[in-house]
Amino acid sequence: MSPTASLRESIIQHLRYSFGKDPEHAILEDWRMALSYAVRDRITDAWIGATGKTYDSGAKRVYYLSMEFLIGRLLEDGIVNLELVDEAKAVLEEFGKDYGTVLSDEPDAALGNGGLGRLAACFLESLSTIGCPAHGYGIRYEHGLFRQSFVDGRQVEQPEHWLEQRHAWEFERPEVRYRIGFGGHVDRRGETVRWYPAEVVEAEAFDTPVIGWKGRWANTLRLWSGRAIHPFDLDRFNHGDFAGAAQPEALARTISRVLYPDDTTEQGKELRLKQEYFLTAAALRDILRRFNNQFGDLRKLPAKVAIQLNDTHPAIAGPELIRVLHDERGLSFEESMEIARGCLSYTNHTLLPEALETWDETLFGRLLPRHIELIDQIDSTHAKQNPSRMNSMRADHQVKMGQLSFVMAHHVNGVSALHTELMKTTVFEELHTLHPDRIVNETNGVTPRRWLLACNPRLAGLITESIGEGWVDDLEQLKGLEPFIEDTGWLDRYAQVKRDNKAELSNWMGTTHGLHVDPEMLFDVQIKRLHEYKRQHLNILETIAHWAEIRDNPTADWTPRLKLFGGKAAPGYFFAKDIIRLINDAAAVINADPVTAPYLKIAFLPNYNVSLAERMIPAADLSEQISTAGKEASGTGNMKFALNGAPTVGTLDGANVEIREHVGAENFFLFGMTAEEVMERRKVEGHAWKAVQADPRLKRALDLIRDGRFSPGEPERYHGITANLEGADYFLVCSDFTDYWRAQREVDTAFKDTRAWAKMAALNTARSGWFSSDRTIRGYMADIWGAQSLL
Ligand code: GLG
Repeated sequence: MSPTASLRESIIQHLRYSFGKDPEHAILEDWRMALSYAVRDRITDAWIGATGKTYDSGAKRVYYLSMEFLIGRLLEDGIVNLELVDEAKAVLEEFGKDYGTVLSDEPDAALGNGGLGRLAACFLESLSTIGCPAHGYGIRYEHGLFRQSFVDGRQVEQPEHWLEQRHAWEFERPEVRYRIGFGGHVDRRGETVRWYPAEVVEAEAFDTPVIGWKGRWANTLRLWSGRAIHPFDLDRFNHGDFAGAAQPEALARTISRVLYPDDTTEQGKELRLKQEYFLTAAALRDILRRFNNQFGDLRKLPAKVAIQLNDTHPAIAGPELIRVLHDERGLSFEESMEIARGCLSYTNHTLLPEALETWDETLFGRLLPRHIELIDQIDSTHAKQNPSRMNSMRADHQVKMGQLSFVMAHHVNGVSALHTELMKTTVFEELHTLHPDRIVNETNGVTPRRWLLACNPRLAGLITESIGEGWVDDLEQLKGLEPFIEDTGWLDRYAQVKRDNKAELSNWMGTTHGLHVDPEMLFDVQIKRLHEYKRQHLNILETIAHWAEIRDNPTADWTPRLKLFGGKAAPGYFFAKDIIRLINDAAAVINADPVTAPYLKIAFLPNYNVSLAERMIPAADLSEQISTAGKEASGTGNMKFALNGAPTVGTLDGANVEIREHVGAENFFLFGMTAEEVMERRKVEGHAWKAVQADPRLKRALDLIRDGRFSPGEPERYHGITANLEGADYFLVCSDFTDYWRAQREVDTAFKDTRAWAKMAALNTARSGWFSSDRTIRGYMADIWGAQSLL
């Protein structure tokens, strides 16, 4: 049977036997589900094969513990990795169904906030492509990141219900349940220490297979869901207390109910700490069970188990592993600590002080009374082994998770070269002096299957036609495009791909959001979480200044530009929400200005998520990566844009530095202060005010905002923003404005020369091969995990 015929048969079978429909009566969701099941069957075969091979080989396994997996939709991922795109299109077409419409019917699983969660998802896919035996462990949140809409320009949050729509990917594992305790007391009998929790919930496993390129391997994403041990209190029910009868279930489920909508500020919430312990304890129990079944001797644990802590959120893994080995399995404390450290490694994702987790010791001790004792013991053991008690993890009545993670890890890594160096000289300076070999760098990457092959089929097609398909799992092969770039015929085709992608996006914006834009404009895109350090306000200030300038001289030779924004602000981050509103208000005024309309438009697309990124990135001409230097640990969006042929306008921050080195300084629009200059400038008194006085364009933009040009009914609406910028301006928006302006005008000039621009874009694609997450994962395997590929 041909692959198409066999796919058709599976789809029809699933329509009939899994959903009780025939093609005549199937609705869109039935088609999407039947196709998903047909694809899932093929994934499952690879998955069971891979699991068997891992077991037989006795190989070391990698466990990636993360509070976030921003996986997005999975159907297209499966189809692309199994190379069934043409077949799926053909079968759907036979039945009069549109492939794109069927794919978009899938809920977008937003089990993460931003880069950290998306990185975890890219890593899982690369681990499978490489054939490294691995599990991802996370939480099966009932509600992922909130849905964002705008009302009068303001962000409004609604709960997200991805599980309310059917999806095909998870396998419930009712046989895999663990009891996880909280609170209670610690009991000592001689040498024996026991923790007796007061509250116990059950963690139940849900497995999603993650398929790699060509379906050669599949690993497991195991997500934990909270449930009550005795879900229903019959006694209370019989006494007429119907609500109370269901209470145990409701309470237990709370633990996996919501993803915290904030990845940069400390959530001083008991529930958040509970979630962290819930994930970590369930994962460790599962890891030890698997290890016991196969190997038994706990001393071999570090040889067979590598546990990666994705940020400090699962940092409780150190004390929890010691607790199990020492309290429950009877190993000495010192040996338990050694074994735990032999297994654990930790990735730091940010140096923002407010994002480094610390917990109040009272809260911590109430919830995890045994763990706080063990943390003190870890701390004093570490202090004894090392000459000074520098950098204690227990100070000011706090538990510091960064320090704990560092001490309990055999390796600690940063996510870009610059960030790793800054780790050594800032937050971890003292610990780094004590353990100079512990910090290593693993620059982030993105999976080329999703972020080029699937999301940009036109470009992927041109590349494969030119250099073959080897690039898909060996992205450095994109270098082979360089000779083609010299050929103007080829370059014109490259430029045509971008034009087609832009036309597609503008059609979509027209039909979905009523936004009609000319695809000939320069598509200038900033999509990411809203945060002052990412400086969306620098972008809108420059836009406003530019608008004023066009009005001064409307007949000049302006380069038409569309400023596109997307991103969510944490619900309690009012400043960031004001920035969103300002952008929307400015858009309303500027888009309605007939004088500037041909040259400048602004659009903020609501509810930015993985699927929207997949639409926008292939259509971008310019990538905005304009964070205050030293603040963006790496960035991964920056890599996706470069790969898809959008040059960067950016600062020397995070992975921008490495992108610029790879694509060449002449293909990157650099501006702004370096991380070092930023630290110096902050010491200059009145730096913001001085910058405003020195640049009339900046001054005019701030005046327009302050005078209510964009909020005529409420002129003071943005006084919080203007006062901040002219005053403290911690993120140095004003100080970097003038150079940002200059860089943007260079962009205008460069974009006019269509061929030269296409060449720059194409060189960005050809030279981005290094930013594959396959390369990153190989780095972790060699430098940190000591893991092997089984392919
Ligand atoms: C962080 C950082 C990003 C980084 C990402 C993945 O802010 O710069 O690219 O992790 O390492 N919290 C994040 O999203």
